[in-house]
Amino acid sequence: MTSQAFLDIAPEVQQALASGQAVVALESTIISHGMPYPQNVATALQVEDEVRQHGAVPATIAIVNGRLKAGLSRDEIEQLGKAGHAVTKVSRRDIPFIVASKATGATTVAATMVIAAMAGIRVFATGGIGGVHRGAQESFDVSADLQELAHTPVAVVCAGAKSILDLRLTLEYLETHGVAVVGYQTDALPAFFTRDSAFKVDYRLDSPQAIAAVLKAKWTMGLQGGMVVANPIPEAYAMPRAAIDQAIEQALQEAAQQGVAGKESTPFLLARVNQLTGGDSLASNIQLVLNNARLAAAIAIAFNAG
Ligand code: PSU
Ligand code: MN
Repeated sequence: MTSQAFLDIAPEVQQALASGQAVVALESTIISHGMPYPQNVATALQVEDEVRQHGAVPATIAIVNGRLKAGLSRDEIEQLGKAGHAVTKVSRRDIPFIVASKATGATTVAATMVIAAMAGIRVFATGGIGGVHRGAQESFDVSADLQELAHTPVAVVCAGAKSILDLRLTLEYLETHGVAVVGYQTDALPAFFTRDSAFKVDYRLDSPQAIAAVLKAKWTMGLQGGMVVANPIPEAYAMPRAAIDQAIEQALQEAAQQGVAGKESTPFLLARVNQLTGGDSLASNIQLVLNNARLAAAIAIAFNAG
């Protein structure tokens, strides 16, 4: 038996992969834990449409009744969104337990990369990646997303990382593990709700073709691991930094007071930041994911053409 015995690739995705059409992977923890219902479901469906309109086939990834899924039905997306925090958040560690117990789980960036790689999908769009948390010197809280980027050959298009994380340490960690952070048409590391931060990306590339060429070179040489493609939020949807920073500081304080740790940490912080900043941040969040879906489609197309 091979890994394929555990994997269901949706017919549309299978056909695209077989015929060399571009495919973009999408994660599902962003649906269950990253946004509130019902906007999460509407966004997930809108992101799939955006990928299609830009010439690629979307493959939203999750585990449903113990099956690894590359490509979900509308009903499955609705179920994950409605269940919200009640659905298991699945990172690499959790995959075999959810499979063996025939349970359902939403996949993080790490677990989505694992399943995308099994399915032969090389490009993945999301909102923000996990990283090194503030205070990680004490807590050791470093997202498994970063180790996955070190080992698994999938390019992750994101809007950088939220400053719930320590962006400086996240960049150091990625550097140590051989993961490049590429800025799309930017020299500055985007910080999710804002177009820049105090930090620089490792390489600036200005076209999907240039990014695809680097991916091709990396993987053709047999270099392991993925890449971070950091795509700044569109100017019109960027948030004032002060408001975001204040919400993040408060969320971090509450997390510390309540002793939130382990896999609960990121979902707790995301939910609190969403609540504290209200509808504005949700609108920005939705727009940046759509923006990443468009770039990922263009990179996947260029990668297949190259
Ligand atoms: N950051 C966001 N939105 C998200 C996540 C992170 O701005 O939805 C989710 C992603 O699924 C990411 C996960 O892979 O949180 C990271 O969780 P952890 O820090 O526990 O590894
Ligand atoms: Mn963690």
